[in-house]
Amino acid sequence: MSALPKLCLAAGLSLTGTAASAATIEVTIEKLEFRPAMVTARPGDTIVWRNKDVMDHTATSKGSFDVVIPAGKSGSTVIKGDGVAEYYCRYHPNMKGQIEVSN
Ligand SMILES: [Cu+2]
Repeated sequence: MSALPKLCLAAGLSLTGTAASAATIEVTIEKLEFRPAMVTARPGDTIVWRNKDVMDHTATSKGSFDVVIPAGKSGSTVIKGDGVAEYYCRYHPNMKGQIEVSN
């Protein structure tokens, strides 16, 4: 009988933890820059890029994500794993950004 309360508690904690930690982080793209250039996120968070320029951009991180963000539109990706993800724009390789992922 003593195992049941512990299981219920563990399940409750994990559900609460998941709901509380999933956030949406916005990065604006303007004048060929990611703003802010560096953001911090947790696994499961969504990064949304809003492109205010009149040209298309991408947010590309080799082996992780490759998001096309058309002019005036937005694009997003869900963060997996942790560590530092450096990304750039495939059309303008000197556009660079960074996502620091930790739990
Ligand atoms: Cu670009």
